[in-house]
Amino acid sequence: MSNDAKSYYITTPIYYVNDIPHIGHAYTSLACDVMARFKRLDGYDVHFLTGTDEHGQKVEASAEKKGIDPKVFTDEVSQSFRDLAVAMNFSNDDFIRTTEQRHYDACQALWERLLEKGEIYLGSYSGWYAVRDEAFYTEKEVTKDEDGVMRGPMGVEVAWVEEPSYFFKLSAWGDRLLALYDADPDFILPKSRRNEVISFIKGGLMDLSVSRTTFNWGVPVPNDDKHIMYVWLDALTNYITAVGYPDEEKDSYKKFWPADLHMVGKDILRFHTIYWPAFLMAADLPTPKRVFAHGWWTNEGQKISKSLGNVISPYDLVERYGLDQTRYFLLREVPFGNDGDFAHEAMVTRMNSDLANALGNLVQRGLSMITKNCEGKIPESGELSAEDEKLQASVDALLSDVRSELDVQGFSRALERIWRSVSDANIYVDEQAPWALRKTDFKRMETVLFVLTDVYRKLALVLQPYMPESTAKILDLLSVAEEQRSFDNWSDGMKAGTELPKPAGVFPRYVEQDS
Ligand code: ME8
Repeated sequence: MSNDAKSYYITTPIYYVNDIPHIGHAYTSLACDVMARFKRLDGYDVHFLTGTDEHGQKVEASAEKKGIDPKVFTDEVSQSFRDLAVAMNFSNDDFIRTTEQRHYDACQALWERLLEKGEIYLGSYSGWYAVRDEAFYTEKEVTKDEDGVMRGPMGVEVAWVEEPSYFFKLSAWGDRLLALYDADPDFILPKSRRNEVISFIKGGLMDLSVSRTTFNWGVPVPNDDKHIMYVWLDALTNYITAVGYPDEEKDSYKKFWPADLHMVGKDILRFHTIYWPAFLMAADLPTPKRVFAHGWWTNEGQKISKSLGNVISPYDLVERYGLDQTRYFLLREVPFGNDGDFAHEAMVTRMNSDLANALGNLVQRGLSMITKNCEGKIPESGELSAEDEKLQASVDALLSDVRSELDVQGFSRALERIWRSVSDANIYVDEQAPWALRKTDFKRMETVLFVLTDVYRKLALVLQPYMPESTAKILDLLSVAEEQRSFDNWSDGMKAGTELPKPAGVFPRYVEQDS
């Protein structure tokens, strides 16, 4: 038996160390973090992996440019991705580097297995190669621009390469890949990406060059030290290295492989949905359960690039708007899977309307009434009215509704659903007007406030994966004990008489600085 029902293995791409972390990297890892946190609260044993991809021509060239040894260079940049995880409050269980010994062992074991099974042969490669994508392109995929420079499909410069090379028999795997997608329509999400991959395969697959001889920065090919492994074969293998491969008897491997979800950007869809499952099937290893390829962020309508000088630093966002505000915005603003644009104005609107006004005020209004009128203790509930029950029903259904959305990575739809309940609760407060009941029907005011405290608790519980710090503050204000914050505690309810601390604002408003 491999996976037991309650384990969940999720991965980010491992990021190239030729660049400093930016909003795009933060985005992918954030989505994984929300999935990982949700699953943990839902009782799963989660393994959340991220890390850095440290080999290849591009990294070697970046180190050379700086005049330092690639290992020294990769140590530095890899650390900046670890720092990002801390700054963004990511809850990864492991951080893998492809320069680690455990990873060399896994890559070489996989190589030997593919060789043994006759899936790899020695030949020679002549064709186009883009160092920036670390990808090979066919004659059909390249074009000459006005300056005579040859470019690949993503507009990246390609160079003609001719060298001895090992090949993986990818051409033989087309039908089996199509059968794999057929067997599970959710193997590639969103659907549009699935169609893209299927039509690419139907166009015919060629054997894939899987070794290079013109530079050294990579995992040596076993028994042929003139060759190093193609960086994508090396990089993709990280997903099994991290759970213990080549020791297939290891508990972590048995428990977590195959992965439940590889989260990637749309730029690396092919590598994850064609090469990776083909390598695994050829080695007779189980294939991952899902690859989700999300969209691309632009900055105020422009492509993000170092040369345009418009790279968005996640550190700047956190400093300017706040950590949970940034986490919320990134997953709320754009339907997950689509491309998205970062605009300051949109960020401020979300921060002020959704967080400070809608959710922040909702919590603040009820809690400060309890402080002022109920001696700071959760009041007793009287009999519930139809309005109370209607609001409770909207909020009770949240957990299963959010679970269904997140099961297909519907991050923004889940938030929309939560904010429907926030809005229901605000309408309820306006209509019940507990400040007026204070004078006319004190018992009814107590019931309304009692109902509200449980609404706050449930909103905070279900929002924990997105905004861990702010929701912890709300749960503290409700005196919900740390050990009562999992989804097992969903139906616990509130206890009248519980003392509450003095309320404090949780979501500050963004005030425009004078320029
Ligand atoms: O491709 N918008 O690493 P990489 C959204 N090492 N996401 C973005 C983005 C943007 N503007 N820019 C980057 C590699 N990303 C390989 C992966 S995995 C075995 C090896 C995110 O550093 C997105 O997830 O170029 C994209 O797929 C990834 O960063 C590419 O990171």
